[in-house]
Amino acid sequence: MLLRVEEIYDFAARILSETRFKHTLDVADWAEKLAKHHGLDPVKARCAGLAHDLAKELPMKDQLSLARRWKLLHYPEDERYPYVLHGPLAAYWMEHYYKVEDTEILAAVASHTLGRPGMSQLEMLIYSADLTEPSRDFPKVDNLRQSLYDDLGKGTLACVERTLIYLRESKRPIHPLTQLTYEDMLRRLNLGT
Ligand code: DGI
Ligand code: FE
Ligand code: FE
Repeated sequence: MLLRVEEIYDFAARILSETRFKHTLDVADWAEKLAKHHGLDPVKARCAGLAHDLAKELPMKDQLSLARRWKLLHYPEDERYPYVLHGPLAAYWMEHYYKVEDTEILAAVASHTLGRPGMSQLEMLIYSADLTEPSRDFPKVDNLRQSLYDDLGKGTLACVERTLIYLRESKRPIHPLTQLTYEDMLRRLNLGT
């Protein structure tokens, strides 16, 4: 597994721009720290953090054509806002071309932008660490960081809420998976599961 971390690190350093690579390292560090705090696997958190945006800088037309070829388009919105595809693309890429077999890491990479109903703890961690890494700066981001430290489930729900508010304020359409993720997180917290 150690080798994997180094391989993914080198790959990210090679293909990402300087700013995106810095964001990637910040997500990996923050995700690792949160994982240790919550008793999750810090190496998996680091791998998923390093891999999460690997497909982000591919030209959009290539992201769309790869998503079509790899059968990753599931909603009309996926084609309408193709910038939400880079998570599933990176996960497919890692699985099929770099032989990453760990399904927990792959799921966390795939769901990092939109989430999904039934997210695992590691998926919540990467979704939330991406939004709250140390360079992110928006009102009340510190409250989100603290909330994630206190309770990963509640903190993640607060992160999904913040995404919904941000999308509404910037008059951007809400992807059905974001809405489903929100409803699922709310339901699970109310049920205490
Ligand atoms: O790749 P990053 O910039 O690090 O972060 P990300 O993978 O969370 O992508 C963020 C972008 O995805 C941001 O521009 C908001 C957008 N996004 C997230 N959820 C939705 C969404 N865009 C739309 N239209 N609808 C969503 O539900
Ligand atoms: Fe992303
Ligand atoms: Fe990111």
